[in-house]
Amino acid sequence: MPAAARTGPLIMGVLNVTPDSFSDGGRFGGVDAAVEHGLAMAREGAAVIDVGGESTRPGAQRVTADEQIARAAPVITRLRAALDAAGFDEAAISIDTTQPAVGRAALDAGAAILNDVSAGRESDGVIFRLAADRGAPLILMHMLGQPATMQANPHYDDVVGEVRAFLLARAAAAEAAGVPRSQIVIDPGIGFGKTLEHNLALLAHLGRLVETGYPVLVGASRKAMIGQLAAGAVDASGRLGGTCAVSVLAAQAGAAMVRVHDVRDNVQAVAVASAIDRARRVP
Ligand code: PMM
Repeated sequence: MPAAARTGPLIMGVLNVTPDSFSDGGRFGGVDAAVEHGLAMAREGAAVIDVGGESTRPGAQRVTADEQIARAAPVITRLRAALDAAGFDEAAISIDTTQPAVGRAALDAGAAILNDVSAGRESDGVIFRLAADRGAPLILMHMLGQPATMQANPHYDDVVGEVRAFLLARAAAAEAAGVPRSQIVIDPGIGFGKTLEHNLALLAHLGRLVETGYPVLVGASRKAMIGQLAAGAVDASGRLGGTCAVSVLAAQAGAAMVRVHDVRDNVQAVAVASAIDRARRVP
């Protein structure tokens, strides 16, 4: 069993600073409210706060780099200061963007990690060089197509094999551009150009990604797949139980990090699951 299952994955808290975020509904649009929410997630146990100025929900429209910077940079500057002042020096900020200009501005403002849902494809690898130059860890996520169209009839012959091969190829490209292997995290991209069956296969066979040796991030929080499996109609905010189920199973499969909106409950779910996992190892 990989080490992450024994200690539990790190928790990444989602801080979307977009007016149209499907799950926050724009509630954290103001800088003050966003900083307060980021700090609250650190208090609840988030090791990473993922700031994003562009929604990637299915059908979302693109946001220019300038607009992403205008939304994210002031939040990152103030959140970094607030985290330090409150003693959360260890909590890192990541920037959820495919644009190197946004990544650069975010790193300048105090972010430490680049989270690219296009795995470097949108910038033709320029974001790899940014990560290499600045020594920033880089998250590479799988997506089939573009957010605007990705849920229109996605098809794979072997979803687990194809996603794994894609991520290994993108990681190799990042390494060729100078990003050390130890700085790369891979992510199957739950809900990004995938049907419910595709998402379930990827989660059921997460071990195929863990065995590559790269740390694996899973982001299923409040996503449509949970609504599809829930009894009765539930909106995004009613998907906490299913989100915790994914976090626990991802922990058992050896995921290094889970990306969630509801930090406190997922920290608790993962802590309990990991303690039981450790107890199983006591002779
Ligand atoms: N999901 C969303 C946005 N960014 N980044 C990574 N690495 N993995 C994900 O699964 C992921 C992501 C979309 O969810 P949101 O709109 O709730 O932020």
